[in-house]
Amino acid sequence: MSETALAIRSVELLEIALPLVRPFRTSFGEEREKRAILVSIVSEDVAGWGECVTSTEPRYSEEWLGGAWIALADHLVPSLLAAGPILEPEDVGRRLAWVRGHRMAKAALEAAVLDAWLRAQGQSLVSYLGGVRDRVECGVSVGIASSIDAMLEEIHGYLAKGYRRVKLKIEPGRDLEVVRQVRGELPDTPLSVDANAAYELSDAPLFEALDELGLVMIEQPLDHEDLVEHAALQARLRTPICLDESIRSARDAKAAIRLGACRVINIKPGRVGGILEARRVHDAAKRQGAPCWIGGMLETGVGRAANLALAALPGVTMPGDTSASDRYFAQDLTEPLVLQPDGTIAVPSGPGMGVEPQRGRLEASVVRRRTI
Ligand code: NPG
Repeated sequence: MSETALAIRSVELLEIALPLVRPFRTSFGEEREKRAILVSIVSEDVAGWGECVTSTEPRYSEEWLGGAWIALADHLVPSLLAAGPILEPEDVGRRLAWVRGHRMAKAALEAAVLDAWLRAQGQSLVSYLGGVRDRVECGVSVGIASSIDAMLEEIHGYLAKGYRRVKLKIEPGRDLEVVRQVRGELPDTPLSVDANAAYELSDAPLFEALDELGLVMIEQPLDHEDLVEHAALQARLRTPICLDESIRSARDAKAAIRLGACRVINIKPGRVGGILEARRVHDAAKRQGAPCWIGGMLETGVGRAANLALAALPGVTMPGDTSASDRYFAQDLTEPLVLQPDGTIAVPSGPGMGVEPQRGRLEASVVRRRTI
C-alpha cells in the first residue's frame, strides 16, 4: 500500500432539506427548498464531503435525488469499497466506470473521496487542480419572476452587491419582451439568457431578435441531444451559444466545439460525472480556444466550494453561476461563501474543499440517512 492510500471505513449518505431565500423558477418548474444528498467518507483520520446536485425530479437530466440515492447505496458505494484502499483520486472514476450514466451520483462520491484524500495530504483542491487565481468573478442567475418589475428589483439588488454578469431564465412566452426591457433598463450590464433546452430550431427568428441585444451568450437554446441543430442555429447568430445540458463529458465538449454547436462551455462537475472530468472538459475547451465558466445547481457551500476551485482554472475566463451563499440560503450548511464588493469570491484555500458542514446546521437539516 502506498503511503498516501486512503482506507475508507464507511460512507454515509445524508439527504438534507434547506429553505431557499426565494423560490427559483426555470422553464422546468419551481424549487422552493433545496434538497440534496451529501456523501460523507470516513477514513482512519480524515473525513471528506461531497454534494450530489440532483433535483427531486428528473427534469434537468434523467437523474433525480431518489434515483441517485439508490445508485449510490446499491451500486456506486459498494463498488468503490470492494476494491480496497484508494491509491489515487482517479481510482474512483475507474471503479465506477462500469455503471452507465449516473454522473451526478458518481461526482458526489468522487468529491467526497477527493476531499478526504487532499485533507490527508494537507493540500487544497484549488492547488491540486492547478488553479491560477485566489478569487473568482461571479455572476448571478435570476429565476423567472412574477413580473418584470419584481425581476428588475431583484436584479438591481444583485448589481448593488457587485455581481458581474446577470443571467436571465427564458421560456416560450416569456422571452424577447422581458429581455428587451431588462436590456433597456441596463444597457451596459453583461447579460446572458438561459433557455434550458426549451426551444426548437424553428424558433430561430426569436434568437435572431435576441442577437440584436448584445448578450454575452445564449445558453442551451435547443434540445440537449441535438448538437447538429445547435450548429445550424449558431451559424445564424453573432452571439455565442453556450452549451450546458448537452455537455456530459470532455468528449461531448470536443464534439460540440468542433461541430460549431457552441462557442462557450458551461462546466458543472455534477453534470459531467466529477471534478476530474470537469477539469478534462476545461482542458478540451481551452485547447480548442473556447472560453468556459462554472455553472451552478443551487449547491450548498459543500458543492459551491468545489465550483469555486474549478473557477480558478486558467481557461475559465467568464464569470460563473458561483454566487454567494446568501443568494440562496439564509443559513448555508458551511460557513457562508461571501461576495466581495468587487463581485468576486475568495477561493477556499484550506485542505481539501476548504469548507465543511457545521454539525448543528447539518443535523437540523437532515431528513434521511444511511451508512454503508
Ligand atoms: O446559481 O447555483 C446557481 C444556479 C444557477 O441557473 C442556475 N442553474 O440551468 O443552470 C441551470 C440552473 C439549474 C439549477 C439547473 C438547478 C438545474 C438545477
